[in-house]
Amino acid sequence: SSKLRVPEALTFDDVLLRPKESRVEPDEADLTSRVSKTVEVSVPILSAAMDTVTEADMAIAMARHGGMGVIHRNTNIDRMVEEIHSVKRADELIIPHDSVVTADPEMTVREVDEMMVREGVGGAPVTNTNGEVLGIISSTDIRPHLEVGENDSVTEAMTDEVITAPQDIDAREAFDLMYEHRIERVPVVDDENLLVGLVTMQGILQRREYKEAARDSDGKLRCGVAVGPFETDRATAADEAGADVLFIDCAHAHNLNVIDGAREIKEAVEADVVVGNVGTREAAEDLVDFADGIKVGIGPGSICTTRVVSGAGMPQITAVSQVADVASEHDVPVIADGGIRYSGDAIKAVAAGADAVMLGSYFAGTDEAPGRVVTMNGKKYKQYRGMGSVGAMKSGDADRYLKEDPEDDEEYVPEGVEAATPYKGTLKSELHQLAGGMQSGMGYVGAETIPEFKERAEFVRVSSAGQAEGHAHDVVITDEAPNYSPD
Ligand code: RVP
Repeated sequence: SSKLRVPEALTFDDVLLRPKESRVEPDEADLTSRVSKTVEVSVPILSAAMDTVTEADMAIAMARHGGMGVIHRNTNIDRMVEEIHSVKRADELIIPHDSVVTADPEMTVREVDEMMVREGVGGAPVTNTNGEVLGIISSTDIRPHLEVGENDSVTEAMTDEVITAPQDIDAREAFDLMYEHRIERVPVVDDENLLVGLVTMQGILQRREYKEAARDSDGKLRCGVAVGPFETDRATAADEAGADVLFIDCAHAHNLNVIDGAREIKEAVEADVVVGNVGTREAAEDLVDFADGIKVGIGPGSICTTRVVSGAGMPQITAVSQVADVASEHDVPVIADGGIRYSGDAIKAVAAGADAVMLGSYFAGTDEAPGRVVTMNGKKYKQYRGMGSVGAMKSGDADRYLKEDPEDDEEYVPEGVEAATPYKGTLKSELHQLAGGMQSGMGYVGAETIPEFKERAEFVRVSSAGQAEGHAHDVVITDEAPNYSPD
């Protein structure tokens, strides 16, 4: 029967990269790529928009190390806006006025000391009610007064010939200014000497540590945000809060109502709009005229049960390559989302045509993921659950999943499970292993850049015997490798 003349579809374990002549050392391989039309990153890796993976802490860490986090949408709009603000403020050169701890000239030395301890700062500009900068006080200025005159006015202890900086100061100039005057913080003022913000030495040194960081044109960390296909309010709020990329978040984005919603959101915002998930050439054709990126993955996720529950899905290597065939002709970046267990899977996804990859389980066990570490049978774990699991659906923004009887579990038809994943320590080292493994893949193929790699890479088909050969076999592993665990 014609129904049974079916095409083959492949996934990660079905293929390997064919080794090729090379002069590329892995650490010379450049991973720079795009996650969407206007957003380039030095490490094309995204953390998944899931409530056990990406909130502000994860997004900050991902961007500092060259990738990008996508904040989940299982929360109300106000809270989500706060998360975006935290990311955007994390490595800001000038701390804006409303976030600067200031002292009032009426305060005593004791009061200022208590305030600085409470706020966790080592110094504060002293401003009058107009916001004019009168001086600056630091804990070193205060110390001698605390013994003899804790009720002295702060104006007696402060430095009144205060060094200030103009609003257009850059990091280099601020560093030089502070170095020259041996100071730790400089108030930034406007033409009328009114406080605009504060630059700190600590902030500058922190920025220098992250040379690879993904930053926007103002030097703030990049941040992605998930929004539902019909959540125009959430999308505009995220856009105004400064999100760089909005990810229209849907398990089946080839649903035409979803595409209509996504188009409407695209019209309403400045940020790039990535649409997903899809898994076929036809879906890509329906998205390329407006999407700034297409995300691929129908059922590959580690916590995802879509394929067993619905009977639908597309093995991920075939899905990525079908979408990429269409998207690349329209210069639309492709993101491979889900099912990546090892660095080798990530670079295979790129070989199939992806410009960037998204991972959930790989990062869910790190310190920066939400949730706490639990111990079971002497091993440490963190919670990791599908966004289509009963638990995630229940804890979502109530009105999104409003049901007749909120107590009745049977109303849900979940397509995800709730699980635990081994605790892994810092995101930094996980990301280092992942990116390093991808660079190794580029070395084996002889490509120095991602575009060159996509051009050169070829697959070979692997049998199940070949697959077994690829894993550690016929040995008992005695020491855990940082990038490999069998199972
Ligand atoms: P993985 O990296 O294999 O853990 O997959 C993460 C991806 O799984 C997410 O980015 C998302 O596309 C998908 N997901 C999230 N929740 C669910 C579900 O409940 N089915 N699936």
